[in-house]
Amino acid sequence: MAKTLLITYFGPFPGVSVNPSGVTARQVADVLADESAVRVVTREVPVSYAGSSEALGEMLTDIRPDAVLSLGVAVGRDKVSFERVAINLDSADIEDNDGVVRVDEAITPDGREAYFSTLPVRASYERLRGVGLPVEISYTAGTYVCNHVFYEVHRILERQGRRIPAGFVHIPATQVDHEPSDAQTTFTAHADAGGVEGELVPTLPEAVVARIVAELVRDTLKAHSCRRTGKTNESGG
Ligand code: PCA
Repeated sequence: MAKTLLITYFGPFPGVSVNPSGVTARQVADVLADESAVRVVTREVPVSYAGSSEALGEMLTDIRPDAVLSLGVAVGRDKVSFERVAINLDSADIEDNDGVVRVDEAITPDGREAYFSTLPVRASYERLRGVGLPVEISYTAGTYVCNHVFYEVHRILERQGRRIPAGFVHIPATQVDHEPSDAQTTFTAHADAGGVEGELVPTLPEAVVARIVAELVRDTLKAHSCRRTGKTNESGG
């Protein structure tokens, strides 16, 4: 039976007029459309601390996915970043889309301090880097809404008693194939949002980003089905 993969993405937020994670989510779904092993469901999550928690609670209950991959943009990074850890902290200079600013606030006051990705981060990184793709492992998803979503997916799944692969990927700003990026799109890097602040905003072609994310999905499904049949001890990252 096909596994259901939930891919979440974001829309615009302060400094980012068009969020490339939406295009990536759709392209990954297209790339994987012919694969019988997986059914991809894509959903936008609001760039809002409170709103994202509520939306995730509903979608994880309604969709009951077998794996969750969340996508967001980190402007200024030049590689696709497989995030390793989500921390229990909201703290950013920029507002969320509800106009809320949080500084040094716990996401959940009595919650765990951190959750690790349960995607096969290390194995997939090694494999994809080995074939020359622009990937990296990242040890901070920032302290803005992306980290919040990464944390909340794990917290909600834990509360629901569901042990499924889940994790977060930050993508760089993108460009359509090899064209320069659209002049209408503005990108401002924010360190709190996982960005690298500076003059230059590096971009990767959309198709390359989608391919990398699709490969991570394939590795995740493989690692998960092997684990279930006891063929390997792959620890998932
Ligand atoms: N990036 C922001 C939030 C939404 C997005 O795509 C972040 O890294 O927190």
